[in-house]
Amino acid sequence: MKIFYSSASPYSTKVRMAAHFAGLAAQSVSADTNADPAELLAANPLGKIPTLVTDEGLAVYDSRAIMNYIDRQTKGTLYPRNAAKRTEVDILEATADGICDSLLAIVYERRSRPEEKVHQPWIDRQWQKVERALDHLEENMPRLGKKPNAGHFALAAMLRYIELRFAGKWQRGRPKLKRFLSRFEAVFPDYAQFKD
Ligand SMILES: N[C@@H](CCC(=O)N[C@@H](CS)C(=O)NCC(=O)O)C(=O)O
Repeated sequence: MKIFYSSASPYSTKVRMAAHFAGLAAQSVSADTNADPAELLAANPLGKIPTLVTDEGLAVYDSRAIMNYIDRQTKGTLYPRNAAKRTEVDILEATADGICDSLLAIVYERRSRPEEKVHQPWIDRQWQKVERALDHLEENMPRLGKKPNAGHFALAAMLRYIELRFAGKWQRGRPKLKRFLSRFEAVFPDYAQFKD
């Protein structure tokens, strides 16, 4: 089994950490989406990462479909069985992924346009979403027991990414979020392998 990924991609970090935690043997294959690698495009017409390809050649994308696939393959390692708890985890994952969507929209806006065409109001609107969602998380910090779930992996991947691309711009007034990665590492010590 393979997972096409890039080390900067937060959705890739989420699924790679989750696969590792769940004990699903998957080889991580680095992919530069800008170069449209043939093997990736053959698996995923959208040319996006993460994309998981099983030994039988089944391609699974996007990251939430991959998380659900890992969960089914490993007898429910990532999501709680209880319906109400499951909904909570789904919403946490959606919030963390949604923050990543806005962060990526900002990064792509700056990276793909000539400087004079960068539309600052679009960037500001995306950043407002990020700020609101971070404040929401700070006020509603998810409980973290002995075992991380899909929501915790999504939150950790998002925090790693925001620190990578927006270092020093998100922690102020958010002490609980700031502490989360060290708490997460205490229950998932192998996080060290995914940090850099
Ligand atoms: N909703 C998708 C988002 C995936 C995504 O946008 N991945 C980015 C990298 S972080 C990508 O592949 N970008 C290249 C492209 O869109 O061509 C998921 O959760 O997997």
